[in-house]
Amino acid sequence: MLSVRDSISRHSTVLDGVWNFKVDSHNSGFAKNWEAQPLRDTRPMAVPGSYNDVTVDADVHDHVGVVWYERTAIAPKYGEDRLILRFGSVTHEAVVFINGTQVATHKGGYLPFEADITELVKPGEEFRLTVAVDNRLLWQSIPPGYIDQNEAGEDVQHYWHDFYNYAGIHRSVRLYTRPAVHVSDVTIVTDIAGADGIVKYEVIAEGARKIAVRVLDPKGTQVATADGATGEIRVSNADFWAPGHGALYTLEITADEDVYPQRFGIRTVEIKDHQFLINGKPFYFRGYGRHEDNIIRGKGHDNVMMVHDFEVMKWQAANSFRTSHYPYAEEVMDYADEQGFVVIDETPAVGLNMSIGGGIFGNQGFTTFSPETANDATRAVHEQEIRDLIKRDKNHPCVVIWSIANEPETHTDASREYFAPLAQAAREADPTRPVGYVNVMISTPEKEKITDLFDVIMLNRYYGWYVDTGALGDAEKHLRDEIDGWLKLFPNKPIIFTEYGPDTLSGQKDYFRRPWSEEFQEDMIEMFHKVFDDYPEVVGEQMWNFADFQTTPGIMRVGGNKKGMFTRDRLPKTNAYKVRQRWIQMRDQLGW
Ligand code: BDP
Repeated sequence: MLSVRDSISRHSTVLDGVWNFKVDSHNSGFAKNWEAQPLRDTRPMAVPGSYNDVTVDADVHDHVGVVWYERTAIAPKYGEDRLILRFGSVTHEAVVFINGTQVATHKGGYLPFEADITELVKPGEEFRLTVAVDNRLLWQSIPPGYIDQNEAGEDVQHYWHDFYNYAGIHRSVRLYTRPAVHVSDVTIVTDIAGADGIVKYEVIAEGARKIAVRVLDPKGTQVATADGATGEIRVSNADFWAPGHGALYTLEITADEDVYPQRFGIRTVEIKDHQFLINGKPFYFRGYGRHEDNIIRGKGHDNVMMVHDFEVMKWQAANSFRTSHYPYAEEVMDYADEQGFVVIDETPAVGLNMSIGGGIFGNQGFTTFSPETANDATRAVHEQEIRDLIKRDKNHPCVVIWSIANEPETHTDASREYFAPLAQAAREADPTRPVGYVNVMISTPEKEKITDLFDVIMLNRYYGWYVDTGALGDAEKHLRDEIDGWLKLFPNKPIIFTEYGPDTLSGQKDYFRRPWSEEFQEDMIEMFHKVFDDYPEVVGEQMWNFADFQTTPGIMRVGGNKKGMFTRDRLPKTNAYKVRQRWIQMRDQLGW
């Protein structure tokens, strides 16, 4: 889905602010047609944001089910154009009404959706916008979960991913106008020929009589033009997008009356002899798995936090991150393009593994793939998530790998049956980028059954923490053994470590450098880095996690997951300085 962009033919307004809000305590609002009237007995709620931590009311924080948001707005003048209402994301399911009439439903908490509301509003007149938001996770949602009841008969939500189930209207809500005949999609694929860039484009604009494009360089100067819905353009002496160099061109598309500016970067991505090449040069990933997580706002997008997080990552000389464990806000992807950060883009398929719980322990008492648990319907939803993610993010030069799942079950025949069509779907949706999934520690090379379907090996490993706890000598041996095992089976696939690191309580100091201390984090991370340096096939280190983050409470988590390089308020743990030194050195040696 195209992002909202202003142009001569498109105008947008943002509907963020303080909305009316109401918890649907008995999940009976639909039956009672709450949308038909203005909501009664509401309380204020900020949009965008997770609602959970904004109030200090457990009935809001812990509610399982539906909450309602509402505001009024004035419809702009849109003449002959269409008026579109667009949500960046609503977690996890949304039903949207205009003056009581349903205009959209959407499942999946991390991708955008929109509705044409032209016929339901009048320019200059006020209308009521009501959004019912459901936070429930079930076996047929991605991520999955289930609900049972406690002794008091209340619903209790269970899920298997290690981050808090924040919910709400997480990203901006916009109203925008566009002509009836309009650009609805564009795919841009680039190549490099010497000093020139090759730009292939394909525009979809149903009903358009005439389609023309022009290419603007990063300074905004026109460098090429072409006619037609598809074409190939040569940009001579191009300014290539590269890690650390966010050079962005614009393909300005005109389809009859509509003008849509699509940004892109000219760059190539390729895997060759276990190397990961960007613009033909070996690239080494330095960075983290991250979360959209912050104090009070939960998963709500916030530009202050976004810019700050990138500043912190740059301070540390990181060059990449993974959008663990779901698609991030479009603003983040745009900013990564601009800042020249390299991104592994992940679907929300996390927690599809009944052999593990938050962390890696514990059988969950279910079979992962079965008609009653993750089944064909789940897979269809998962496939849609893959296709929609690729549709949204395909033109971002920052995206270099699609990660279709995090730590799923992959050691059974059922898992191969589940994943083979999904790997295929990702390749169909984007034949140009490597596809992978992130492998869990119990899916060792001897047991794992799906790596041959993918281009890269992405490993989350906790030697020294969940196993060999505190025993770094043993941990190192086991880590080396495992890498050797992968190389034997797949000598030509690059390996990226997408998670490693111990929980570390900021301020916990220890002469004996034991687990949970800041000293132990330094030692364990250093051990991993020493091992990586011995293997040219390891082409990336993305530690877990950029910052401490909120999880469900449990005996393994103290106020959340503490594996951050930084605290939840983004202050450095001791290890951050050490890693900074290493990464600055690597940047100086390898280029960005
Ligand atoms: C892995 C998961 C990640 C967890 C992490 C941990 O991919 O979401 O937060 O381990 O246990 O299992 O800290």
